[in-house]
Formats: sequence, structure tokens, C-alpha cells
Amino acid sequence: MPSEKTKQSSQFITANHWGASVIETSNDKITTVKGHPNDNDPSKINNNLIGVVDGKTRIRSPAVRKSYLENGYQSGGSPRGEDPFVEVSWEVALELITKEMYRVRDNYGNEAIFGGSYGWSSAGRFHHAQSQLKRFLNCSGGFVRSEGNYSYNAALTLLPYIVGNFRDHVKQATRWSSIAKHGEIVVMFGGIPVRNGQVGGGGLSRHRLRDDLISCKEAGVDFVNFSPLKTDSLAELDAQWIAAKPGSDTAIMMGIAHTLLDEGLHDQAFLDQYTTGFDRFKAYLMGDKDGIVKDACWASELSGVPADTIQNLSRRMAKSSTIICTAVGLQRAEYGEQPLWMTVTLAAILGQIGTPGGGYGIGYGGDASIGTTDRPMRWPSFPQGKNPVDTFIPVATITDMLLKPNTQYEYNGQTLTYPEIRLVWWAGGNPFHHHQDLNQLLKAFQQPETIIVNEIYWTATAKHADIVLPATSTLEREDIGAGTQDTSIIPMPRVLSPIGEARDEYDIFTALSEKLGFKEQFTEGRTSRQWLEKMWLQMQDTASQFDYTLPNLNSFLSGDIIEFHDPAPEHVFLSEFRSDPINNALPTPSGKIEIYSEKIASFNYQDCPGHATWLKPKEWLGSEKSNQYQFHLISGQPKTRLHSQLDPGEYSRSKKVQGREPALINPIDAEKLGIKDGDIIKLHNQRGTCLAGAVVTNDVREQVIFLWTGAWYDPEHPGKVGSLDKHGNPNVLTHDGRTSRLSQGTAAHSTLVNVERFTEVAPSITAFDSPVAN
Ligand SMILES: Nc1nc2c(c(=O)[nH]1)N[C@H]1C(S)=C(S)[C@@H](COP(=O)(O)OP(=O)(O)OC[C@H]3O[C@@H](n4cnc5c(=O)[nH]c(N)nc54)[C@H](O)[C@@H]3O)O[C@H]1N2
Ligand SMILES: Nc1nc2c(c(=O)[nH]1)N[C@H]1C(S)=C(S)[C@@H](COP(=O)(O)OP(=O)(O)OC[C@H]3O[C@@H](n4cnc5c(=O)[nH]c(N)nc54)[C@H](O)[C@@H]3O)O[C@H]1N2
Ligand SMILES: [Mo]
Repeated sequence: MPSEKTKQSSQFITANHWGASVIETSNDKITTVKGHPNDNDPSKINNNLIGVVDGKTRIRSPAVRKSYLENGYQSGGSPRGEDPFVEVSWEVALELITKEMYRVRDNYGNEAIFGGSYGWSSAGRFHHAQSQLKRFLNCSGGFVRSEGNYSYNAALTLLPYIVGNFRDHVKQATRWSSIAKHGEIVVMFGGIPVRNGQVGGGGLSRHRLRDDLISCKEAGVDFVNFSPLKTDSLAELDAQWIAAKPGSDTAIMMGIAHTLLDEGLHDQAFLDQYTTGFDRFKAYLMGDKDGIVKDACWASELSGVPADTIQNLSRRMAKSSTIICTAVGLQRAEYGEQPLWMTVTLAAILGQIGTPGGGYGIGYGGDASIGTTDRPMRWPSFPQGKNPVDTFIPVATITDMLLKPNTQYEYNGQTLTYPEIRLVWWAGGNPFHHHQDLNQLLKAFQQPETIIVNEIYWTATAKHADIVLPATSTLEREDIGAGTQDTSIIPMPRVLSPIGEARDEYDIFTALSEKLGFKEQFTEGRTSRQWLEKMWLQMQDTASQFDYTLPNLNSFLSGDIIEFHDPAPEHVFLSEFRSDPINNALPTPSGKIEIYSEKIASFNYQDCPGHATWLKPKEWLGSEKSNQYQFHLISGQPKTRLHSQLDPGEYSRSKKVQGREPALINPIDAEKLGIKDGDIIKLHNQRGTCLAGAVVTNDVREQVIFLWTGAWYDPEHPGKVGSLDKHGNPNVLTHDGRTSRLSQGTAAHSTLVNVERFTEVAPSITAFDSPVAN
């Protein structure tokens, strides 16, 4: 029996994006992982850690693609993805990278290095993979970076023109506590999925969203859920579920707006005082130019929602204290700017923006903390330094950048040119998870001369690299955890010894910076422990300004979560602007809400004109293509994991169907196609094919197939474009077209597919196998 002391010392608190966990170990192995006892709604995503951190998908040694090791950067031979890997020593791997960095920089300059490295990586303020890579590349003369994200790029780009920064929307979102007290109806587009609220970027001390929503319900607030998936609204809220055609939300909101104007239920005084350009939008709504009146009947035809449902809702919304909540999932679609602009426009017409319980919010449910908490002070961070290279790409143009170097494209009012990239480096992201149209990405990934990936696990991205460096997971290093919008800081002590030859990113880049002659600049003479101490001092100093006294770093790391106060527990979004629009003018060109934007109109983008506009997506159930394809594919965020992270884990695998990712299909559709619950099905379109496991459920709208994102890409013939994905990664089906030229955001949710029962012998899953040659 271990003594009490060793038993105690084998219990650790740590931070994950899905919450704070308590981990028990025995003999340097994880035995249990639970949520923190203060958390009443801990995430089961925790269960994925056991057996995976030191499991067979773990990268244990530096490894080099066979042809690359034999022939260098002009490796020829098998394509990336097909070639096996050969394990090498750290010395060999770092020497290869050093030579390659010199070759590329000397011959082509730092503009030939792409270090965007988009992705979520892991919690922890210091060992953040992307920050480590960026600091390293900055010290070595810079790199081509990426701008924006896959989550809400249309919101990031559009909202500053019409209201203000999206990050402020999120930070200052009206609190649920205010809605519970003052709200009457919450109208949700895309729901408020509590499954997504499991996640708080950077860490989370407690999951509050479920309780907060239930408090609203208990206080008498009604919920309406426009969504293809019933469970996007919590069952306890008993929401009115309206399963419109995906992609039709802008039209529905216009139908509501038209009814308000038609019946004189709009708030003209609000529009006059707080907004600009309403008349131009009104002319459009009334069809003054195009002869199309965007009324409830028009919206009904496009959306499949009965006109009287739209009209009745409009009247209820005008009569009640109403907040419109639009999920960011809606803008991950073609013309994704429009439902956002129309949300703001409709809320302005209702005139409740800035009132407690009324107005609008964007992104609720997309992060655990939106509308629940905020941090009272800045958390410490690891400085990335300055990038001497100006060239960047909007993040979702990675495939275009690699396949069309030196060509021009438009983005947010600018004409830009794709750089010619020779070396790609990824640390802390998984493009073979996050990018759309993986067959195109596969082609694009054959273009660079060298691809380096730092990873913990043999993800599809690691399998498509040339040089793979094994990184430690958070459990093998010390750090400070703190959610972007959480009230707390969470200790992240070292729980396990590093697995295999894995190294901390900081140590990897320290060694490389020494070889490349800028170690002093990269490290500033500090070890990682010394950086942590410096960051902790910074944290202590900030906290003292708020009258908190923090313990020393060691006590923090071996102690519990430290909770601070919430700076604004009943905050109301834009209340300051409402009470004084002159002194609290918005950061838009007019200082007001821009229902029409001169600036956006001046870009002359037909795919994003000067006011909210109904634009028919190329792929949706209302398009000509829908005669050819039966289903609209929605690939939302998975309940059982964070994106692709820990897909080999127990919880994620427990929900798979015959080892494939579950795809939700309505019983009426299933019956037509002869599909039964538990069957393997095949989803396909002109871009690709994948298998999935059928879950027959009334929770999903007819003609919609819902396949979660994040199943590890598992091609039947690795390296071959168009190969069947055996496992169920929706991104072999999604297209790589973007929201519009304004944002160049991802548009994954506008995808049509066909579905059939898979009758052949199902190929075995190999996604979690190591590609290392024996
Ligand atoms: N079809 C479709 N596609 C989508 C979406 C969708 O809704 N539908 N959603 C999009 C969205 S919103 C997002 S945010 C993206 C997410 O895309 P990503 O953020 O790329 O996805 P993750 O699976 O979180 O990948 C993070 C990777 O970092 C690795 N990692 C973690 N910690 C470390 C570390 O310390 N060091 C190193 N080197 N690696 C580490 C993990 O093992 C994992 O492989 O996906 C997008 N893709
Ligand atoms: N468990 C878990 N939580 C997560 C994540 C995760 O991977 N796992 N990822 C995190 C990240 S990075 C992000 S960005 C957020 C994303 O948060 P969201 O963007 O809110 O998430 P999604 O699941 O893409 O979309 C939400 C819902 O929108 C609905 N929807 C899709 N298209 C339409 C449409 O055209 N109209 C209507 N009305 N509804 C539509 C879908 O039914 C979907 O379930 O989630 C975060 N939370
Ligand atoms: Mo995201």
C-alpha cells in the first residue's frame, strides 16, 4: 500500500480547454481523471486522456519521412502521406532542420517560410506551441503568418465595420443573470449548444452555462431554437424547435423584420438615434429596386418555415423583452457575413439593443464563458517578439496559397498576392482536421519542399510531414492555466515524466536557436522554469493591483485553483452606448450601428454588399445542385472531444458506430434509403467520400445529415487524392470556398452530399496506427 503521502502526491489539479481536472497517477501512469470538485457539470472529455497520453498513437521519437531522409528536400519517391517514417535521433532531426532553415532563408528569404501554424494547441500560458514557434521564427528573421481563425472569421472581419470588435462582443455579451431577471424570449439561431460550452479556451474553473440557462428557464424565459439539430438547445429549456433549411436564417430574419415594419412594430426612434443607413436597407427589404418584397411569405418559401410562424414570432418578439442569439456556426457558411449583419439589423429594428435581457448576442455557446464570466485582469503571456515579414494570408486560404503562389486575391478591401512557400512548419494545430476539402489540401501538401510538424500524436498532419518532432503534452511540463474569459488561474504541475523522447517546445526551439546562432535572443538567458517565474511575478504584480496576494510559484503549482472576482456579473451588451451614444460612440466610421456601411459598399464585393442581403449559397437545399444531392451536411463541433484532439480516447470511441464517426439521420430519410440505426453508411459528393456510422434520430431535420467534425482522417489509400476516408471526417466532403471576399472565412456548413448504405466489407480503421516503419 502506498503511504498517505505518496498517495497524495500522486493527485494533481490541471487545466484543459474543457475544464479543470483532477488526475491521479500511480507509478507514473494515469489511473483516473475527473473534473474538479467545485465544478457541478464537469466534462467527460476528460475520459479521453487515459490510455492515450502514453498510447500507441503517441509520437515517441523524432521521425523523418523515408524518401526525405534518403534524398533530402527534393525527395521524390512516394507522396507525403504514403511514405513510412523512420525514427532518428534528436541530433539528426535538429541538424536536418538547421540546414533546411539556412538553405531556405539564404536562397529565398524568410518570405518562403510559412509559420501560421493555426490551431488550438493545449492550455498553458507558457508552453503554447504556436507562440513558441512564432517567437522562434521571429528571432530567425520572420515568416509568413496567418490572420484570423476558423471559428468566426466573418464575425472578426465584418463586425468592426458595423458595431465594433467581435472580441468585445464576446467579452461584453449580456450575462445570463441579466437575461434571467429581465428577459422574456431568447430567439436562438443555431441554438446555444451546451456540448460546445464544455470548452473554455485556455482553461475553465467551472462549467456554468447549463445552470445559467436553466436559471433563465426557471425565471420564465421562453426559448425558440432555429436549428437543424434539436439538441442545439438544452432539453430542459423546452424550446420551440424550428428546423428551417440550413443557410436560410438571413431570409427568416428578413421575414421577421418585414413583418415588424409592415405592422408598425419597429422602433423608429432607436433606428434614428443609434443607427445609420436604415433607409437603404428598408428600400431593399421592400423590394424597391429588385421588385422582391422580403416578407414572411418570401422567407417561408426559402426556409420551409410557415409564414404565420414567422409572423407570430415577430409579434411576440416586438411585445417582449427579446434577445437574438446567433451561433458562430452560422457564419461558417457561404456568405456567412449575412446572418450576422442581419442579426444586428433585426435587433436594431426591435430597438432593444443595450437593454437588460434584450438586444442580440453572437457566439453564445461557442465558449463556456460567453455570457457567464469574465476575467478581472490580464493573464501573463509569453512574448512572441516582432515579425519582420509583413506578408500574411487569411487563415483559411492555406490550400490556395500552396497551390497558387504569386496569384492575386481580394480580402477585406485589399488586393494581396500569395507568397511562394518552400517550408511549412506546424506546431499545435491539425490542418488535416480543420481545413475544408482535404483532397485539395492533400495536393497542396505535396507542394512545399519541406514540412515540419511538432506534435504529441501521430495525427494526419504529422503523417503528411517530412520531419516530425515529438512534443510533450501539458501533463509532462509545468505551466499556468487561465481561460481567456474565466475568472480563475489553474495550476498545471508536471503530472508525468515525458513520454519516450518527447521534449518541451521551448527546449526544442532553444536547441535549434543555438544551432542557428540566436539562442540568446530566443531564451534571453532563461530556462523554461525561469520564464515561468518571470511570468508568475508579472501575475503577482497584476493581482496585487486588485488587492490579491498570490503565493509563490511552487505553492501555486502544488495548490488549488485561485478564483478572482467577476468584474461585471450583470453586464448588458452596449448598455453604455445606449445610455450615452455621444460619449460612448461605437468605434465604427459613424460612431453608430451601421445598417448600411459605406466602407463595405466601397469594396464593390458582390458577395458582400453594403447592407445585409439575401444571397443564395451555391450549395444548400434550395439550390439547383440540391436536385443532384439529397442532403445538406452539417459538421458541427463534437460533444465527445475538442476538435480532433484525443479522438483515440475512450469517450470519443465509445460513441463511434462500428468504429466510424456517428452521422445523425432522420428516420424518414433513413427509411427511404434502407438505412438502420448502427449501419455503416457512405457519404459522397464531387469532392470526396467517407464512411460513417448511422444514428437514426428525430433530433435532426429531414434532408440534413449531421456528421461531427474531428474523426481522424483515415484514407484507404494514403497519399492518393480522392481516396475513401474510412472513418468519417466531414472535411473530405466540405468545400474550400470561403464566406466572401470580405472575410475569406471558412464555409464548411454549406455542403451538399449523397448518402447510401455501405454494403461492402468495411475496411478496418487505421487512423490511430503509427506510420513508423518497423
Ligand atoms: N467541417 C468543419 N471543419 C471545421 C470546423 C467545423 O465546424 N466543421 N470547425 C473549425 C474550427 S471552429 C476550428 S477552431 C478548427 C480547429 O482546428 P485545430 O485547432 O487545428 O484542431 P485540434 O484538433 O484542436 O488540433 C490541435 C492539435 O494540436 C496538438 N497539440 C496540443 N498541444 C500541443 C502542444 O503543446 N504542442 C504541439 N506541438 N501540439 C500540440 C493536438 O495534438 C492537436 O493535434 O477546426 C475547424 N474545422
Ligand atoms: N465539445 C466541444 N466544444 C467545443 C468545440 C469542440 O470541438 N468540442 N469547439 C470549440 C470551438 S473552437 C468553437 S469555434 C465553438 C463553435 O461553436 P459553434 O460555431 O456554435 O458550433 P457549431 O457546432 O459549428 O454550430 C452550432 C450549431 O449551429 C447549427 N447550424 C449549422 N448551420 C446552421 C444554419 O445554417 N442555420 C441554423 N439555424 N443553424 C445552423 C448546427 O446545428 C450546429 O450544431 O465551439 C467550441 N466548443
Ligand atoms: Mo473554433
